[in-house]
Amino acid sequence: MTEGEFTHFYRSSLMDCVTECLLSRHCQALSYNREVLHCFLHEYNNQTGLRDRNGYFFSDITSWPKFWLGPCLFSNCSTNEKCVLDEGVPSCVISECTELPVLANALIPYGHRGVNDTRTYQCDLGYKTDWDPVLRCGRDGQWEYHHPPCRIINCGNPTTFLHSVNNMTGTTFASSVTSLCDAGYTAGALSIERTCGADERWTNQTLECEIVSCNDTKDVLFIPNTARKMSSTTYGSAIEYNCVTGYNSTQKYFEKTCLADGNWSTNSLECIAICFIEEGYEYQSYSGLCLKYINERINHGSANSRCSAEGASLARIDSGRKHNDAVNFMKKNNANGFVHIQGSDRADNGDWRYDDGDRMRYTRWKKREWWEGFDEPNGWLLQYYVGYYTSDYRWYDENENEKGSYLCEKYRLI
Ligand SMILES: [Ca+2]
Ligand SMILES: [Ca+2]
Repeated sequence: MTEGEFTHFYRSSLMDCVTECLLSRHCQALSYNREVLHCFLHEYNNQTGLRDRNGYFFSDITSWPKFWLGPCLFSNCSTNEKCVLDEGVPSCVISECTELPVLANALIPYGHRGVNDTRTYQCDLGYKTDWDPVLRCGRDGQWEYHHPPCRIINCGNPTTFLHSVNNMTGTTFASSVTSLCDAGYTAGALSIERTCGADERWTNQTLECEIVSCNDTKDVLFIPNTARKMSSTTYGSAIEYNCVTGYNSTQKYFEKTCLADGNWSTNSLECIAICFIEEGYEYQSYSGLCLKYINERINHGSANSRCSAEGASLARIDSGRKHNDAVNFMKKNNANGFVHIQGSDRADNGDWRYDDGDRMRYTRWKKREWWEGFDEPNGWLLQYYVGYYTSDYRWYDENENEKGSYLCEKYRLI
């Protein structure tokens, strides 16, 4: 089929073919095959390829005399009619269909349009019908057809990949769907776009979203003076931090969380030493005491003043735990001789009190070293201060001239 051919017929003589072309108002040229008696009529005479049909004789209609038409020469037929002679009288009969119908979403290919010719139309790309739609040129010059609609292709809902969401423009031909990993999940390509094709399928990319992991190297996780508990380092996991022994914080509980971007939450736990380490105090983990040993031999009153001057007090040993810690601390510091601690019975001999006036209920007296009615006064001085002797780490009641090293106690309040 060559564009420009508008009709053809068989069992035709050359003269019939020429006459037919002369009768047809828009025929410009013809091709004729003598072997099979086949005639083509052309709308154009300059179309490339018209002359090349193998076995056909091509002729421009202007080369044929119009008087061949005889009585039809002066007929006034419409463009889709031809003149016929009935007993020498010319009349017009419909010979072809002209205007093609306009069909939505379909293409009607070029083809013959003579009476009884058929055309099969094609849905546009992305559309389809349930059967092959055919148009036939009727004897009335009108195209007859049943018109199954060309419906747009629908690919249905696309797959939703694990841990992702689909953002889509629709499910019909040329629609697209973008699949994007959920927050906290990631893939090689963070998103993919699929398209609904003419084959009624989505293009077949896949997205594998895997949970984000946060950096688990020690220097990233490290917070000074804390201990951490961690079970996982993936998105949403939490690390629990607690201050180590001897350190405290205003926060009772603290967590770092692995965020969707692969970083840990930035808040940090600040653990502060309970003892003034920088001033020489040391934390005693058994009792919680913050002790400092000062190896300078002075009397009890001076020792008390030295402790007070730095915001401390002489060590208050009011439990077995504190006693144990104090003893170990003195040993560690190589204490030797008398060591002052907090306590006095100066106001009322035999009634031992701390600096705040509370009665001392826990004691570690050396037997008969505090007043039992006959030891006091010991010699000629009233004894009313307490301290350890490192010979046996017992408490001794001593007078105010007794010189010794001393234990201060001080805490940082949070
Ligand atoms: Ca005493
Ligand atoms: Ca004594």
